[in-house]
Amino acid sequence: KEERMEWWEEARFGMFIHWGIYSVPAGFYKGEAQTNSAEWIMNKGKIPIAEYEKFADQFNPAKFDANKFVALAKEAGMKYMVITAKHHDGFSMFDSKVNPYNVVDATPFKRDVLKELAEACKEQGLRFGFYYSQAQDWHHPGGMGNNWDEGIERVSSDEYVYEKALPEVEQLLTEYGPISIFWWDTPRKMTKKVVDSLYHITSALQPGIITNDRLGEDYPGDHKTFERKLPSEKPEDRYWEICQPISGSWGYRSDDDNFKSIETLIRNLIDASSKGGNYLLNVSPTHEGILRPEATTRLKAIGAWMDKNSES
Ligand code: JFZ
Repeated sequence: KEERMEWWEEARFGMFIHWGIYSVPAGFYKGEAQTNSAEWIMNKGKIPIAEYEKFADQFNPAKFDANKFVALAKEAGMKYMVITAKHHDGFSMFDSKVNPYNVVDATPFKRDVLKELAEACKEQGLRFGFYYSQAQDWHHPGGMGNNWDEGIERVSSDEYVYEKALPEVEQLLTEYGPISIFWWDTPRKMTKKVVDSLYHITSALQPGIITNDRLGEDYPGDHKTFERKLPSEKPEDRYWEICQPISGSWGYRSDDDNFKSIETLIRNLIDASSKGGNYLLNVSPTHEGILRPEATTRLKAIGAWMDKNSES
């Protein structure tokens, strides 16, 4: 047993947030519904970079209030929060020093939403961490995954990591206070050299940090990540976490009415917990910066259920 993992093991329940400029198209491009989860719209719609960038001009979530998100997570009984700092679309949801394609420099909103959440978490006593798409980046010429934008002069993925991913990760781990979690995603082939650098920088800058198993093949991280489906048996010998969207999509889709019932959510939390795992439940802020009422009522109901069952 590791001391570093103690709080995480006791936490059991966390809030995952997928938020980016994909909340502007919200699942629809040129009037057509795109399949898949809303944060994949650039890829599924084969939207050229120059076109997709226009969603940043329209990103102005005036109703966003970091304190309310943190208060809601706490009310639900959640002990930590993980938010998308940069998803596969390459847009940075913070005041990136190396990438002007970010929420402060490229949107009318001009506010560093990650800084606001980091501060609110600190104030209200919630652990805080980042999701970061280290390999896929559909905006940078060295990032992986964009095979539809033609006429782009490609550079190596090492160049992408040194220019963008590594300095961004460094900034996220130095300018946002204590960071409890770094949540990597979709490992793809990168040189061992750069993956090593990413690996070492997290623990060097935040010694207590906990990382998942999605950095690269040879990097097991601290915990195993299950996706959407709960494991049927108790996983042996590893810390583990199941992440799941509260509705159908990770990012906000305007037509996503597929909310899980309160009973299902509570059952899933109990199921994961009884098998020794954590439940990371995802919510999807809209282009206005708020949650759908269906999400809010569900989170409050889970909290009420917890209160009721912890009194006796
Ligand atoms: C990834 C992302 O592509 C997706 O947009 C979202 O952020 C999700 C949380 O993570 O999707 C995955 C990653 C891994 C698996 C499935 C979907 N997997 O291992 O089954």
